[in-house]
Formats: sequence, structure tokens, C-alpha cells
Amino acid sequence: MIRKGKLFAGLALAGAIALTAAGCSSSTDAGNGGDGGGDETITVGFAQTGSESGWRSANTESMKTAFSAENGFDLIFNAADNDPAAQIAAVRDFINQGVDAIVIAPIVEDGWDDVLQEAADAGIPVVLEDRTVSASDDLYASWVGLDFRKEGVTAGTWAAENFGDTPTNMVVLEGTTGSAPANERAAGFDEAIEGTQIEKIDSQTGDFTRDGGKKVMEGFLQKYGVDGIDLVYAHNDDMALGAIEAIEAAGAVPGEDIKIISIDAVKDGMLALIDGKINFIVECNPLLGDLAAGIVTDVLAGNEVEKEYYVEDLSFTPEEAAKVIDSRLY
Ligand code: GYE
Repeated sequence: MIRKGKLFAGLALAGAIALTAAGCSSSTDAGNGGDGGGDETITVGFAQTGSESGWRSANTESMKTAFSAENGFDLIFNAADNDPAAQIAAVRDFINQGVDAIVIAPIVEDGWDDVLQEAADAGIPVVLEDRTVSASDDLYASWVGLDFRKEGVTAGTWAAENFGDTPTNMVVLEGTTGSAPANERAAGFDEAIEGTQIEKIDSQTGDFTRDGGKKVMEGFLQKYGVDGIDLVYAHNDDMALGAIEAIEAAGAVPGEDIKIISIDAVKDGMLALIDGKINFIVECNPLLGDLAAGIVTDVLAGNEVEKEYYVEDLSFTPEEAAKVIDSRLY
């Protein structure tokens, strides 16, 4: 099990993130190897989503650093380029290779039952990081990540407070269809703006990429015109950054003529926020590597772990972003 106190101390330095998990007991150090007490290398297959965003780059780096040879791991890394079938095939490969443990950042929520059952039958523990699955939690050991619904609620609450009293036409740039963050960030936001004058006039997936966000925003601008859109809610910073390009190309001023709210708080997003091109960002912390490595180590050592570990997120206005930008790690 992860040592709660240690995480709080270590991660507070990394930008005031906090981990919440009920009933933690203490045990091994995160990422220290020690497969059941010995010091053999732990072979871990990690099935990453792809490389769609700045968030993803930071997450991959965090995972590679935590699951390093130095820390006692032999990491087999696979990035599936956002293709759910390819990701499942990668997990099947890990099972065939007989790895000690498998870590997955699941692209989409559905479709995991069979391959997770195969891993269980092979006696290989699975730890999920970042996104969640719809399969039974009996099929995996643990999950560590963020509360996507709460992120959506935080974003929607800010929108409601700032624009809820005047008629506001909003368009949404959705994350990857079927992914947990796209589903939950939409639901949380919708819940928070209920009963306000914000009207969702359109919503389409930009697949969490800058290019996707730009293309979808271009389509919205063509359809509704600059004057027909007041607010963009982007499920991540990269899509917001793409939307900024589209809005500027249409001759309008992002952050003024069209307001923008997004999620992640990666460096480029925070800089656009400070610049006034984005108006509000909800954080989504990608630095999950040490936590995931600690969970894997504990699971293999036979220590009891929680099913879910939530990392806390912050949120930022331009003024707040300016204060913290120099200490941000991603
Ligand atoms: O917000 C987005 C990335 O799953 C939380 O995936 C993650 C999301 C993140 O592509 O930028």
C-alpha cells in the first residue's frame, strides 16, 4: 500500500496535489522493486493511450521515470495511438510475454472484460492509471487517477457563476468518444450549468488533440459565425489551443469575443491562460508514475491496496496561473 503521509509530503512540493484514499496501511516504498521481498527486476507492461496531448507526454514521462531500471523495473512500453483495438492487442501481448504486472491507461471505458479476465487467468495483476473502465473492479487490482466528474463540475460551476445570468451560446470540444474523461467531464459540467442561461448549442469530439480541436472549432465558426458563439468548453488544453488558432484565423479575439474554459493545466494551456486567451482552467495532474509504481510494488508483494486512489486537482484563473507558473512541473 502507498504510504499516505509520504505521498502528501513528496507531492506537496510537486504543486500541492493530494491523494485521498480511505484506510491506507503502510508498507513498501514506491518503485523500490522487491518482488515479494527479493530484489529481482519487476517486468511491467504499460499500455499507454498514445501521444495525443501535452498531458499525455507528461504522464508518459512520469511513468517512464517511476518504472525505471534504477527503481527495479523493466518497463515494456506500448503507445496505442488512440486505437482501442491496438491497445487491447498490446495487453494480450504482455500476457503472452508473461510480464509480472500490467499497467493500463485505458483509451475507452468499454470492451475490457475479456482481456482483463485473460490477465486474471494468467495470474498477472493489472493496475489502471489515469482513465477508468466499465468492467467489474474484480478484474483489476487498483486504479489511480483523477476525479473527472469533479473536474467537469468545477469548470461548469465557474461558467455558471460568470456567464449563467446572461444568454450564452456554448460549444463543446469533447475528448475521445467513449473515454472516461470525455464522459465524466461532460456530465459534471452539464450538471453544474443546469438552470442557468448557458445553452449548449453544439458538441463534437476533437479527440483530445490540438488539431482535432482546431478543426472542430473551424466547423463551429462556419456554422454559427463568430457572433453566434460566446463560450467554448474544451475537455482539454490542447483542444482549447487548437480552438484559439481557429478563432484568431476567423478574425476574433479568443478569451474576449469568445470565452474559453479548459481542463489539464499543462504548460502551454497555463501560458494561454496568463495571456488572456483562455479564461479558466481546471487542473488534471498527470504525474501519476510514482503512485502507480508504488501500487504495483505493493500488489506484487501481496500487500493490501485500495481499489481507487484519487489525486486532487486545483483550478486557475489568469491571476492565479501567473502566481504558480514558475513552480509548475509540467
Ligand atoms: O485530460 C487529456 C489526455 O485521460 C486525463 O487524456 C486524461 C486526458 C487528458 O489526452 O489531455
